[in-house]
Amino acid sequence: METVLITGAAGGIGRMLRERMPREGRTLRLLDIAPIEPAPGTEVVTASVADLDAMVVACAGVDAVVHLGGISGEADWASIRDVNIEGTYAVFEAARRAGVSRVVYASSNHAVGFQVQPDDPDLEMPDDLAPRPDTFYGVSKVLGEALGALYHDRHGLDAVCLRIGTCAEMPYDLRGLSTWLSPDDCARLVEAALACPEPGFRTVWGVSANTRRVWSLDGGRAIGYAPEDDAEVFAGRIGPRDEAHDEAGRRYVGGAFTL
Ligand code: 15L
Repeated sequence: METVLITGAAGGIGRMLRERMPREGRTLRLLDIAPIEPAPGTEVVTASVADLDAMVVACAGVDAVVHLGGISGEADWASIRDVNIEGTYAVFEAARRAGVSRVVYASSNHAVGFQVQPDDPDLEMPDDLAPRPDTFYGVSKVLGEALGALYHDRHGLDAVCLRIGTCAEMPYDLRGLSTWLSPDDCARLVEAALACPEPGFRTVWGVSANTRRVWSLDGGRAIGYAPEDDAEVFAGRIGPRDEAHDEAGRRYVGGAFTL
């Protein structure tokens, strides 16, 4: 029987995955500090990702962890350190102690947010761009990826780090027409990261098959991700914002997070 622990299960992406990941014979163990309504095929754990003892207990009997928990945007350093950095350490360390063989980590494009995007739309940015975080939040994602690499190289865990773009029901600015990850594609990507044989440590863009995409889908396809959605269907409904916002979105991976 397959048991998957999802941290941050009450959050935005957590809710999307809870709707899309139930399967016959699978238990979703849903962890968050916020309350979650139990549903068939689920177990609810109320705990902080930063509580190592609680995480070790939550990881018992688990086949894989999908780690979404933490602060999902910029915040002061102490909050980012205490929640995102300590929390991601606790997740990897608890997974190791409990013998969990795989962690799928919700990293972010903001780990590489100051990388400059190509003007030429035929040039795609590879999945393994070097870290250039745009915020303390981005730094925490770099640290999380580094923990994934360490726990793979030293302890043999599989660590698939998803550099997620704009995961939302629809894009909310012009940049999002290129960076959008639809909820259905997000679930497809996470399922691929869970099912892929021996992924080792890797970073993979989390993006849909958007017409305006400049981030490669090669890393995703290599783990079996087959995106079906394209943000272009929303193009007629999204207009310009202020020039600085839209220019940052064209120039940098992290868009307005760089301002
Ligand atoms: C993220 O990592 C954030 O969690 C989300 O709120 C969006 O801002 C997204 O990146 C993005 O870059 O669009």
